[in-house]
Amino acid sequence: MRWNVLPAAGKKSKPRIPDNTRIYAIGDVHGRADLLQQMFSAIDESLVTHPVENAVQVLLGDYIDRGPDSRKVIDLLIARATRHAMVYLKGNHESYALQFLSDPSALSEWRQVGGMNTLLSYGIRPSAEDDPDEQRKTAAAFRNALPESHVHFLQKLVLSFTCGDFFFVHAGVRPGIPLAQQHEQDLLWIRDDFLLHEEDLGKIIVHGHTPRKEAEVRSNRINIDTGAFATGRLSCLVLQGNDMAVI
Ligand SMILES: [Mn+2]
Repeated sequence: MRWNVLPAAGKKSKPRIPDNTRIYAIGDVHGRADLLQQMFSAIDESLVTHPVENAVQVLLGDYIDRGPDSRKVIDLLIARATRHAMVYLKGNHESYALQFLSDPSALSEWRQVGGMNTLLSYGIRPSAEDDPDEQRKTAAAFRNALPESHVHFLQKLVLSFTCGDFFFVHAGVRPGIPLAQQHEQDLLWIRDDFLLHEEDLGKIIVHGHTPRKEAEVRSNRINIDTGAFATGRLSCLVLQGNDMAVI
């Protein structure tokens, strides 16, 4: 496992998290249960070799779609929370799944972004026909195939998490709006209005949603979506005191 110590963000005082705390923030998993399992093993190992009083693992959303094993990813996340402090943020892909459960016609759009892979992982093979009748049948089959624990997991996802000088969110934030007043639409979907903004945003925003070859460290944000489903690289940002590293 490679540890890359990231360059300081170029501020007068380095951003930090409270003492005796370590954050592990993991980027977009998109159905890659294999990579998630490896990452959890690496984290477990680091907790043994470098123990810390409070360790919090934050997942940045987009657990499902595109990759092969969405169902197993959710199983792993649910199991992990029984023995670790976990924060599960909502990604736009989880909002597609929830939307589809309440409105079967959302299937047309969900198909375009890898939703089929999620349905297949639950043993559902929707017909190629995309008419309202088929959509209703597929939504009913999905609802039946979803364990209650998975429905609960999807419904309990949170939009953001704050620790020290860092704000964790799936996609980003809307510049000019206080962090506490951001809208869900922006937190789950925003791209250029956020990505191209170079000024201070109140805290360092740790996010995913827009894949890059390498973790991207800016003075106001850190992107750890390294496109795991296509690249085989799942990234994790480790924060402690004012140190940061990517594994
Ligand atoms: Mn996303």
